[in-house]
Amino acid sequence: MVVELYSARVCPYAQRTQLTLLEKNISYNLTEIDLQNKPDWFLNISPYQKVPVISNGRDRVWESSIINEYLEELFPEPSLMPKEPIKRAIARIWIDFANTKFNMAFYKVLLTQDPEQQAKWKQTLIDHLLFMETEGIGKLSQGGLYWFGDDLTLVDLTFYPWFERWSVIEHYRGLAFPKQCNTLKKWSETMAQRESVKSIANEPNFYLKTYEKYADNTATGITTQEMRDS
Ligand SMILES: N[C@@H](CCC(=O)N[C@@H](CS)C(=O)NCC(=O)O)C(=O)O
Repeated sequence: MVVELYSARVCPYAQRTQLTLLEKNISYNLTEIDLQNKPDWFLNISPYQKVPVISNGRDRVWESSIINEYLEELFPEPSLMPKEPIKRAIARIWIDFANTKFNMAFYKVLLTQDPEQQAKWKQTLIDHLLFMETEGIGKLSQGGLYWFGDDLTLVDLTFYPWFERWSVIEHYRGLAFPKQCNTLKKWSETMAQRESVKSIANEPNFYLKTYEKYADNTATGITTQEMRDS
């Protein structure tokens, strides 16, 4: 059976799911959704009106982290989760951190126009990176290339799309990637070389164009509004 993926090139959440499909060698069909002009039929497919969504026969799953765990359970090889329960728990903690804290700071740095608030969010984003460096990959990787050492996991795939988009933060907000985050930087470079990542990577210019509306806070859409309101 071929999995159907509803996706958008610009979307970091959809990218994580596409990377999971690629890393697991799962056959899939991709339907690109124009998020500025969603087709009517998409509303029946996506209960939150967002990408990514996958359907697999009669199954339909949305929310990228949930989709990725569903794929992990349905297609256990190659495994993208650590084996030991405690490591699995820690992996989920970092996925949650990506979903609730890191992503928020990334969008807020762009959407916030008030200079004082913007400076506050920039600091939050830097603090998150430092925390990821010291408490996350720095402790967990134990000299390996990935968050959990030698083996790629969903944690790597979950964070990576935002690192591919760092040029946006640098260009629109003048924020350089912190020098102290050496392990994260090396990890990001390693990720950029994976075949799965290379096969769907976008150039910095693509992101500069597509994120311009976030940077001047004129973007429309459900996700942007949710970010503004939170
Ligand atoms: N929590 C969701 C977030 C998905 C999401 O926000 N997708 C955005 C694109 S990056 C979207 O489709 N937004 C629709 C809209 O803004 O109207 C997930 O992890 O899948």
